[in-house]
Amino acid sequence: MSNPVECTLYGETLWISPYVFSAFVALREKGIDFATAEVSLVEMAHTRPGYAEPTLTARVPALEHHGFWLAESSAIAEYLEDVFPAPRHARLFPADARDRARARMLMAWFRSDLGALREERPTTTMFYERATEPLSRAGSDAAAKLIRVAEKLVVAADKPLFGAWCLADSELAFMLHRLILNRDPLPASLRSYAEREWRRPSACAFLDHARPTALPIEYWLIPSHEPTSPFVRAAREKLRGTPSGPPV
Ligand SMILES: N[C@@H](CCC(=O)N[C@@H](CS)C(=O)NCC(=O)O)C(=O)O
Repeated sequence: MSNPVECTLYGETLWISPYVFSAFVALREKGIDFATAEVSLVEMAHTRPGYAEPTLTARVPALEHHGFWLAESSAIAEYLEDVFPAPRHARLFPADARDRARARMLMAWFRSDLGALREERPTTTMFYERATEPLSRAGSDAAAKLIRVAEKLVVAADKPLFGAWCLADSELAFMLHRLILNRDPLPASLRSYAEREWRRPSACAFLDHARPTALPIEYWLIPSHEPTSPFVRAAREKLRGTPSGPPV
């Protein structure tokens, strides 16, 4: 009989969430035996009591570890670092206090800033159809800010940010791929850095995971999407023109 897994990571069915990516990479890097379970956001499965009650916040990702549930990808990373510490397990955060603080700073920043870039280059454009519109002024400003910060921190294209790999490297590479995959301009050194980090086995296991071949248009109706997103607006317009479409 096979041993029960240590943890279960709850993600979404399209395998495009940057937050699930982060938690998945963290578990893989730690070398923890974990299972994945898919929650359909399109079907609002995350709001059903079976998921919403234990996770409290009813979002993905969530981690279940021997009956303990935790949501929020940054909290998941911190928990894994505490419960599966180095040297037995790989570090997710740098050993040096200042580097560790900087890594956390970056991760918090990815989650709270650069909204226009996330809106105009959503992860659907990384895994499904590429964006067709150029970045707006706000999107270009956000891209320029990302590039400015990344250029200050990336010391060499073939080196992680803080000497040894940390989770902020994978998250920065993910963020930079919003530009790379949509053919937006990016300095060559940042492109090489991001492409190298993108090839880590932990990242590849997520990126190459099977996902549905087409993005369901209803994805854009998930209430947590920003109503200002051009993709949300286009989907609503398209569905409005469809006789069987929902009243949007
Ligand atoms: N800050 C959260 C963000 C999680 C998040 O935005 N999850 C999205 C999917 S990418 C979600 O669950 N959306 C459904 C909802 O919020 O109702 C984290 O880092 O985990």
